[in-house]
Amino acid sequence: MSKVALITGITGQDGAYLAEFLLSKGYIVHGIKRRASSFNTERIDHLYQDRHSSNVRFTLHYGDLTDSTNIIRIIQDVQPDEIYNLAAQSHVQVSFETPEYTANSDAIGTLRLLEALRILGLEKKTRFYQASTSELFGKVQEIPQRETTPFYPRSPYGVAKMYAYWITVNYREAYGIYGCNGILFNHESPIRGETFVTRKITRAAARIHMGLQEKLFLGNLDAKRDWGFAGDFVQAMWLMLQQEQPDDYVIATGETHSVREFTELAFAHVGIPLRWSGQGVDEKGIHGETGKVLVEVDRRYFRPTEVDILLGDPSKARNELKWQPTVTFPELVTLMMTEDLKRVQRDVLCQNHGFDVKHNDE
Ligand code: NDP
Ligand code: GDR
Repeated sequence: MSKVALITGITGQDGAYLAEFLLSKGYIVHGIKRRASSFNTERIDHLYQDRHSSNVRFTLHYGDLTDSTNIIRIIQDVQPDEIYNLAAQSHVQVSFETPEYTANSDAIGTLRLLEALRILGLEKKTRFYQASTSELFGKVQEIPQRETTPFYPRSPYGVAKMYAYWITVNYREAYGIYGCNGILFNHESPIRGETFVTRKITRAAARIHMGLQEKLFLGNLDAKRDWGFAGDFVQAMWLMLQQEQPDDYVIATGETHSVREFTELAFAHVGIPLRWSGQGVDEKGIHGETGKVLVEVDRRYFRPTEVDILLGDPSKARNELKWQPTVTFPELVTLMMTEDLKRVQRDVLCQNHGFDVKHNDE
């Protein structure tokens, strides 16, 4: 019998990689997508199966983590062996502008899923994965950060995810639910959302190289992150739910790099050497050969409270889950640049044939 998985947030970066991975393992996959006024399934369209075909293994349901009755009904219909809770308002900076909504979806949304398991009597059947985050560590308490490092979140997003972390632990201890927190450090890919810094940089470097954009505006260039590849990280989610006992794990590469380093590497990929001038909000990234300013700091992208440095220690996952990352930092930048260059080449082709190419990096 195939196992049945339910993925919330299936239209996001991780949802797409995880759905593909679980299908390759023979799972029947159900996903929850939000109703939107335009198509929001671009990342999973290649997995779509006509409902009328026989042996359908991939099904989408309309839903939202802010709607309890809808969640209960979907879980009752699907009767999942495993739930992966990936849905979230996942943008840290946006959480400062929408703190209440972020808490509702990211914190209470997790509670709604766990309560649904209780209401439906699925505590012993359904295993639960919670998408926890390195943002829990926030203000530096220890470097590198591991499972025992104290939390000190620095954003409404981080605080909401802290509730979700602890409610997962609590329901595990109180009701015996097999619930795990994956404390995942930043992970990226060619299908990363365009407003996260890595993708914003690779798109801009490709567009500047092809003459479609003049300049890239960034915030804090000194922030350091432990960046891995999303395709590697979703495998760790699955491994967590295959163990004898539920537990919480840090998933990271064990290397940290600054936004500045990421930017340099991305521009170097298209043969643009960057040198830096100025300080703080006056800082500029200059084309080392032509002298043209290509990167400028804009204070709009600074956060009220920042997470300065994240560096994870994935030893527990390596030892117990036998998990390790396969993509290095330079390989990740190359992977993302290669795909963005292809997309931009398509855009140039469109433009040359008189079609408008819209760009928005908010
Ligand atoms: P994305 O932002 O790419 O995807 C988020 C998904 O959640 C989308 O499918 C989105 O739908 C959906 N969603 C948002 N709000 C709701 C809601 N109220 N109800 C139902 N669905 C909703 O995130 P990632 O794929 O990058 O991340 C997956 C999860 O992992 C998130 O919970 C994130 O916070 C967490 N995480 C991510 C890390 C990373 O580096 N990527 C690191 C650590 C944790 P729509 O497409 O309609 O917007
Ligand atoms: P993060 O990712 O906040 O770590 O959250 P993001 O890519 O948004 O920021 C990383 C760092 O880059 C700095 N930065 C900028 N960030 C953005 N978005 N845009 C800019 O122009 C810019 N300039 C500098 C930021 O200040 C920050 O320090 C991601 C999300 O996926 C979360 O959901 C997840 O939980 C964490 O990673 C782990």
